[in-house]
Amino acid sequence: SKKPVRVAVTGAAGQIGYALLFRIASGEMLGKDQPVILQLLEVPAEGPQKALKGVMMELEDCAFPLLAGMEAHSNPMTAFKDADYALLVGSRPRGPGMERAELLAVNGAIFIEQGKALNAVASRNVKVLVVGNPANTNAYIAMKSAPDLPRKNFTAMLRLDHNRALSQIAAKTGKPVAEIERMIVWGNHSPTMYADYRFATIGGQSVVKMINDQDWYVNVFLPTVAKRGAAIIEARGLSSAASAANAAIDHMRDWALGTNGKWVTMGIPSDGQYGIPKDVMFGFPVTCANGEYQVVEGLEIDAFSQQRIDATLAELLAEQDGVKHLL
Ligand code: NAX
Repeated sequence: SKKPVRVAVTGAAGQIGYALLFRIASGEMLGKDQPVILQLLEVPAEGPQKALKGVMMELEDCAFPLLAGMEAHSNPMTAFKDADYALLVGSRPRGPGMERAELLAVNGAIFIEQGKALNAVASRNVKVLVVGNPANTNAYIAMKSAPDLPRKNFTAMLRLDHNRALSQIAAKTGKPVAEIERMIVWGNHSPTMYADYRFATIGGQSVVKMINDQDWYVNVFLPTVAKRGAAIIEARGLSSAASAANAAIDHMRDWALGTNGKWVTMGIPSDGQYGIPKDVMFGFPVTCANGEYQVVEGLEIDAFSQQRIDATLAELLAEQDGVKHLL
């Protein structure tokens, strides 16, 4: 049987954590033959640490055959020790009246500390997924704080946006979601993201031709996907948690186990593809194989798409500018 791998999860007592940990421990992320050791990080305060203990009691009570070990931590230097995977979920949400600059600064401090800790103690092959918002910029900060790790090890979560786009297309066309190929979400995990179905197919047929409604694309589809997070908060009184955890599972599973040629969206540090400046943590279409992702290159970018890509890039560059004094 396989040797256990170490999976670090931050924000482990939060709502996404609660929807995520049980699925990791049951083998849905890394495979039904891969034992895992969970290294769980929460802030040191008594409340969250106590809540984390409660979550761990429930994990014990599941008696998961693949759960080979479990640890609670309050310090990233111990939580990330030898981690093979790190899911950075915990972050500081925007409080009432909090300015964007303040949000970037408090999260900057968290992701600098966590980036440095990954740099110091994690496996050199650690695969890092940042979920906590602002996810792309937090991932960028962690990457910049970990100069001894390969840049490509740091990614941000765009998969929830990708999955939301798939489900909207499935609903519109009446086709099964599993048959949709070649969906893309470019850019930032924010309302500026650009969900692009120009290349998408269902059963080999063009989605653009099947839907054949540019007005729906621009005025219904794009805003629905972009504002879905706000719509969930409005309906549930809480932000997306199970769907966010599901997207994190999808992202890591595909990265680790491959996509068989299927396109998925990952936020990754640019190497200059599509004119995106190096290091910008940007949503790109990728395929995954052998534990590595590769950007789908050579796609045509029309004038409308360029405009949308420029807008989401501008937002990311402004966020980067807002944290550059911290790095
Ligand atoms: P919760 O507030 O329920 O949980 C967050 C947990 O993180 C809390 O238990 C908190 O104590 C902990 N935490 C805070 N700072 C920490 C630190 N420095 N180290 C370790 N733990 C820390 O939030 P939840 O609903 O779970 O959401 C978590 C994050 O995901 C938020 O930033 C949220 O904005 C973000 N999201 C990102 C999404 C994406 O697609 N990228 C979608 C869903 C979600 O909104």
